[in-house]
Amino acid sequence: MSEYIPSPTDWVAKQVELYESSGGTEGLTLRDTGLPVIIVTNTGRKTGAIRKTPLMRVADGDNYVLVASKGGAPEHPFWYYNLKADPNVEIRDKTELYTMRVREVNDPAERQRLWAIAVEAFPPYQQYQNKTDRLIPVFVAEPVA
Ligand code: F42
Repeated sequence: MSEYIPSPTDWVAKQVELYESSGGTEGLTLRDTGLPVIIVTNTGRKTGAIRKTPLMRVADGDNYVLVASKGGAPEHPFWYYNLKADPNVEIRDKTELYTMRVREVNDPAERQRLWAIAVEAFPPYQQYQNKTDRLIPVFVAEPVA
């Protein structure tokens, strides 16, 4: 069993702690936006440690869309590289836990469709894309049968 290393970003670590310790009944939204968040448990590609990353909840049927926006920062978040190295994740959506596998969406038509869904769920993603030179990566998480 790997060690869990909380995010070094205090407000993120606190959100994960509240979300998980309440069994998915508290800490469910991003700050004061009222918009829902999921927790993506991933594996640190160097440490092998358990990492828990809150992301906006963007649903496409039974799948989730994961947007590596990092607030429009110039670089990808670390979790992007973790998911590329090991696509097996667990996703908590409120009280539900799902075993899922992710893939980066590279097909332009598929990406465009999923990006539109993401921006509808969380409009600031478009501002984040406008302020950075990188193309913000999009993953789709699919249930493991
Ligand atoms: N971030 C997004 O990108 N998209 C979202 O939709 C989003 C929503 C959201 C909602 C609520 C909330 O609380 C946070 C939200 N965030 C969102 C922020 C998100 O949770 C991450 O904090 C953010 O994307 C930055 O991700 P990060 O993986 O770069 O995290 C940093 C702060 C971090 O944890 N860094 C660690 C550190 O020690 O500096 C390293 C973590 C790590 O994975 N290390 C790897 C390892 O092996 O363990 C090695 C990494 C490497 O390649 O060197």
